[in-house]
Amino acid sequence: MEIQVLENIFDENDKTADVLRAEFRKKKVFVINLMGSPGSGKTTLLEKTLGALSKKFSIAVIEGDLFTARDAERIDRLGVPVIQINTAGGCHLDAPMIRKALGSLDLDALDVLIIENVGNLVCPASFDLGETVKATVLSITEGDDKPLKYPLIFRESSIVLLNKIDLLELTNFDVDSARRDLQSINPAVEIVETSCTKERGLERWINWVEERVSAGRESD
Ligand SMILES: Nc1nc2c(ncn2[C@@H]2O[C@H](COP(=O)(O)OP(=O)(O)OP(=O)(O)O)[C@@H](O)[C@H]2O)c(=O)[nH]1
Ligand SMILES: [Mg+2]
Repeated sequence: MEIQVLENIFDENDKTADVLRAEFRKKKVFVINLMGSPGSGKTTLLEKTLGALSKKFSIAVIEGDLFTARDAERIDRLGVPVIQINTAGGCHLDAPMIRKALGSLDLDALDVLIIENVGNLVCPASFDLGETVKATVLSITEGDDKPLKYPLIFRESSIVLLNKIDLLELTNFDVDSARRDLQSINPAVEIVETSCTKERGLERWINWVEERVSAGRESD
């Protein structure tokens, strides 16, 4: 019985995600589903890179959080349009939540939509939001065993940011081992070492996004 209910949830989600994906494609909006553990640095990454990305593209952000609007307030301070979704304790965003939030966004005027998912390495990976790409922030302080322990999110991600690299010497995180594991799970994955607070490696992330947004806009 429980299995049946779950299947229905995924089925319903996937149908809505397909509708969203078609809409994003039609309107040429590049959508990033930004995932990662609580505190890995997702909002800090946005704070440090939205300025550069906004110079080239029209951007909006959807923030997913259990109860607060704290992350949305941080993005709002940058002058970037932002919508907060509160999941009321739910551990991930789903496609119907995104569809509802889109009611207050003009997709025709947008190039890029970044969705910061609820901090969690498990549930968000199972819910398609109709995004163009998934991106995951894995911070050094979480441990280098996380790719193998939580493979789905890393298999699904086009890019993984190894964040808080400034703290490397304080941890036993083995970057080579994490890279090897990520590549064994997902051979095509782009891996970028970043420090959001020390502003290292951010150019590569910005370029990666810019290249894909530009390619998407040039396609039919
Ligand atoms: N040392 C260091 N700290 C960082 C870095 N990036 C983020 N932080 C810190 O990590 C903490 C959490 O950062 P957030 O950006 O709020 O993390 P988040 O992933 O958005 O967290 P949730 O939205 O709660 O899941 C903050 O205190 C940041 O200042 C980094 O590169 N290095
Ligand atoms: Mg956040």
